[in-house]
Amino acid sequence: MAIASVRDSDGVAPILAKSLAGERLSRDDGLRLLASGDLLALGAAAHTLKQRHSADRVFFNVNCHLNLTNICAARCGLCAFSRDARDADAYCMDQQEAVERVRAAGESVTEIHMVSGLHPDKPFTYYLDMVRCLRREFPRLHIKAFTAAEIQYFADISGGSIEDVLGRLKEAGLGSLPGGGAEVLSDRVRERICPRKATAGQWLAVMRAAHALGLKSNATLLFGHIETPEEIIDHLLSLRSLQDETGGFQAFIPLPFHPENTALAGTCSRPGAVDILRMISLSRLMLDSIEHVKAYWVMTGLPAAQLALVFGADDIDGTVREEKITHAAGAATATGLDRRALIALIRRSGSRPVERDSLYRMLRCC
Ligand code: V47
Repeated sequence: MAIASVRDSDGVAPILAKSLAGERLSRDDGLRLLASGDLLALGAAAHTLKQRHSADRVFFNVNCHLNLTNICAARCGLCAFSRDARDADAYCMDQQEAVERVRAAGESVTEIHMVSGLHPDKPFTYYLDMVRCLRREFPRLHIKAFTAAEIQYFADISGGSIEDVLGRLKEAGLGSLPGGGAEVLSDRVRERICPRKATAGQWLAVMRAAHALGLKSNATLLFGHIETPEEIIDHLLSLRSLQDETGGFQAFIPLPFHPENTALAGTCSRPGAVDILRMISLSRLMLDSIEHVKAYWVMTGLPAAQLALVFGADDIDGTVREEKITHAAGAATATGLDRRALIALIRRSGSRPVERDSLYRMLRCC
């Protein structure tokens, strides 16, 4: 995109030009982009950056989600999935059930994406043995599991250090960490929407330790509830600065908050397509050192996910199969998609679908 062609209805052209020239954007730049009404200018610049990183490739993977338990000691206000142990629909899987779920996902799966409640009674060894078992049963599959908030909880309940917990999980077969549990890296926000789980500093410390052990991870942002523009930009800056230190984040995933059935229902409404696309573009523009921006179709919806592919995103996540967390909060998307549907969705955006593994190695151009 020619820089001169950037429309400048609200003064963002110089900021976008700076970004396209390879200069790092400041906190103030981020705030101005976030406040901008010129979504198309943001999107065009973000798409240009995406094309530089990934050309016309858009990545997806064939994965299956596994949520071992919905019983959770944290009971966050943002979450509609968690339950108390006494609730009628509370559940907790044993190894056999987990293995059956993964087996049912079929031969083409390359990744298990596993996140769960912070079970008040299960010891760390429950999770550790589960990873060992899944590794033994499915030696070919990459296990991407446990948010940084879960890792912090395992350290709390086991009395071990973060490094010890991560080291033991890695030895058992853990391949990488998903990006969840980050919500907004602001203790003001966390105090209100998730007061009983990892603090912002703890989330970042877990990721720093994981990266030091050679475990790659992702990072998320949960937006559209009580956060301020400043808190969003500071979240991005915290991630960018940790990435400068470790290089361990593979992808950034902005997650639109679904309030239904949560304690925040009635206080906010679900972000719409414009909010989602602005956040995708802003992420690409601000996070110059994180290679991939993912549009998680389950939360964005399929139309916005497809549009995100021309607004800076180069990944659309995976087949998922049995999504529970967002659907507990009223998501209207499917709980999973087959590989062909993902490929068609990507193709129709004008991009080239590439099936990747969990470490972004290309498996197949489709
Ligand atoms: O940590 C919980 C969020 C996350 C709600 O790393 C909610 O590849 C919206 O992190 N509305 C889990 N969001 C999902 C997640 C994820 C998904 C896909 C790929 C990857 C990856 C990570 O979902 C939680 C929390 O931030 N969440 N409740 C809700 N009501």
